[in-house]
Amino acid sequence: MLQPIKAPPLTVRAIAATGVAIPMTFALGTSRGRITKAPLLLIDVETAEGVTGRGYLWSYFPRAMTAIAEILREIEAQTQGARIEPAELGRKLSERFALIGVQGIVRMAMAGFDIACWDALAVAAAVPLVRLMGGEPRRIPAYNSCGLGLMPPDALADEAEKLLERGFRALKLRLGYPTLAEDMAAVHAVKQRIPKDVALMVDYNQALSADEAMVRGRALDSENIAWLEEPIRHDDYAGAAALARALTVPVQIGENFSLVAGMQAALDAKACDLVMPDLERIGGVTGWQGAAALASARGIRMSSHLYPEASAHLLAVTPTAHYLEYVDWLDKVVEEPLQIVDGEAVIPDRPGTGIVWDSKAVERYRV
Ligand code: SMN
Ligand code: MG
Repeated sequence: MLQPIKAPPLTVRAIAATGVAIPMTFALGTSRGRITKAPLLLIDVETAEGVTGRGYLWSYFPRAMTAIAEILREIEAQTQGARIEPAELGRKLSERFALIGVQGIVRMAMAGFDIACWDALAVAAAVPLVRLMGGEPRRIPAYNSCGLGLMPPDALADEAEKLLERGFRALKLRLGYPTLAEDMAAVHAVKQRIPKDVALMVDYNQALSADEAMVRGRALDSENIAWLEEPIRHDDYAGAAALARALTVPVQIGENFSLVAGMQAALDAKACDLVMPDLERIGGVTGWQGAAALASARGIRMSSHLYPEASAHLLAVTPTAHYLEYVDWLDKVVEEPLQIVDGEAVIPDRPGTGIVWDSKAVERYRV
């Protein structure tokens, strides 16, 4: 790895947060509800030096954005005039928020701030984020995670075919239909339509009981599935460990790891074969660094959850990097969307994460 680059000093001046609801090309029909518009809170950290750092948070539902924006105002009040050193600022804010707790939307706001701070530093150093972190831009294998929600088998097969555009070699299918037979019909419909060497991940979004997961997992064992994601409630590590032991399909969890300590508890419990932390829940870029070190120490492959723009840079400095989760939800509000070539994410040769808002589009989708 190259030596990390040092960014010039920056000082927090203000934080701006703008909510947008972006129509999704493919609806996201999960076992926990169907989403057709991406509620994204766009975050700008403005500095006294004139550099702006950008980030965003997937907010799950639009009203959560108002609450997160309020917490960002508190973060602004607590950090105004402070030097941008993300890890140090995170420690100070954690102390400040110890009584309410660094969880839920407080943790989300802190992570969004951390991501934008890292972006500001890379922009100020005039290098892509990956360079600031001591790595080099490279292609990152991605799986297409847009769509393939719960729907009839024929529609799934059609959508799977569309999702292979731009050379994707991996797709993720949402499962958790009422019956095993319906899950298998969905898997077979997609597999029949895509080339044999395309990897297929499946995601239950915590829909199953431990017993049911064992039954469905055994059925998936003979389907050559790349991973079985969140089959049961995310915090049942003992249950997940039993599945990981019994099944040949790799058990994947991680989007619900809360900070690096949460990931460590899961790994200590041997709850999974693979991990996929979420940039927001793991604690932003600073949290990701800890997660990457932990995954490396335990020899476990690590993928990303959402946030493909920043995650591409981060996976390039993750020793056990596996797959980037590709979603296109930010594309409509940025000047240059993340590019996919031959199914791989191309880390842009632009300062920071490469995110620049398309201000007209932001106005159009603003909520
Ligand atoms: C997911 C969860 C929450 C929002 C979007 C998508 C899903 C995934 O679990 O892993 O993509
Ligand atoms: Mg998931």
